[in-house]
Amino acid sequence: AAAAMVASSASTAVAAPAKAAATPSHQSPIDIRSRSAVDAPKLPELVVDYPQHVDLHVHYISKDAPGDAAGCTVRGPEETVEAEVPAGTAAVHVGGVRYELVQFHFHTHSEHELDGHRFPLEQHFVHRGPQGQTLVVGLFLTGGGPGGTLQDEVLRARVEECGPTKEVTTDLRAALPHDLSTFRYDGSLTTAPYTEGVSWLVLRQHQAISDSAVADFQKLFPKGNARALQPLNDRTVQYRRQ
Ligand code: BO1
Ligand code: ZN
Repeated sequence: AAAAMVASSASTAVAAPAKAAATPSHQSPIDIRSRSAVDAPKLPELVVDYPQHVDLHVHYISKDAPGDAAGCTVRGPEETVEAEVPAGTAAVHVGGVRYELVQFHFHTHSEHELDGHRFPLEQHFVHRGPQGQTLVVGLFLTGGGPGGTLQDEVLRARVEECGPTKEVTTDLRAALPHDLSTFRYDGSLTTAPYTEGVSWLVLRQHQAISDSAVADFQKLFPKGNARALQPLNDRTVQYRRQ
């Protein structure tokens, strides 16, 4: 039965755009139970093609006023710190398909959980495939790191300056851990319109950023900006070891 599950879901490692279901049942985020995840060594490898030097446009995103200049006062969920990635500069490849990195942003606390464990932050790298498919790479972030990473620079830039955008030149390649082992499942956007058909690849390995970057981001979102956990329903989480 396990083998059959792997075979039947292998083709959905990268989902096609979903039709709107009458009752949405494939929503994100979820609690990833590592011991229930199905080992799927035959899933295509996640290949990251991110440049070392990239110029980012960092925004404070507010639902009420996108790109709100009052970027230092924060009201709640549906809001985040987001960095726009210029077209053509970064992508991932999965199974021979190129997914262009459009933007990344942050949530606190983490939206996904790993074996019931919640992380201080979670970063979402949002990609777009050739048919408009959405593929999100999720990365858990903790404190305790030395600082100087992309995450530290982007978060510090956003906290220190309250203008609508801030340019940051940083190392995008070093933003991800070396071990690209991922949990994969078909889910949704975690904010409105909660569209399904999103391919989620959540990295097993977390990344440590500085305690001050964690604290600054949490201060920006005292009530957090994470969606509640959603039921797994009939889905299977697969694990692709790097
Ligand atoms: S998330 O990663 O599930 N938190 C998430 C939530 C919402 C979006 C993306 C990721 N929104 C979409 C918009 C698209 C836009 C895309 C890239 O972000 O619905 O219109 O093109 O910015
Ligand atoms: Zn997100």
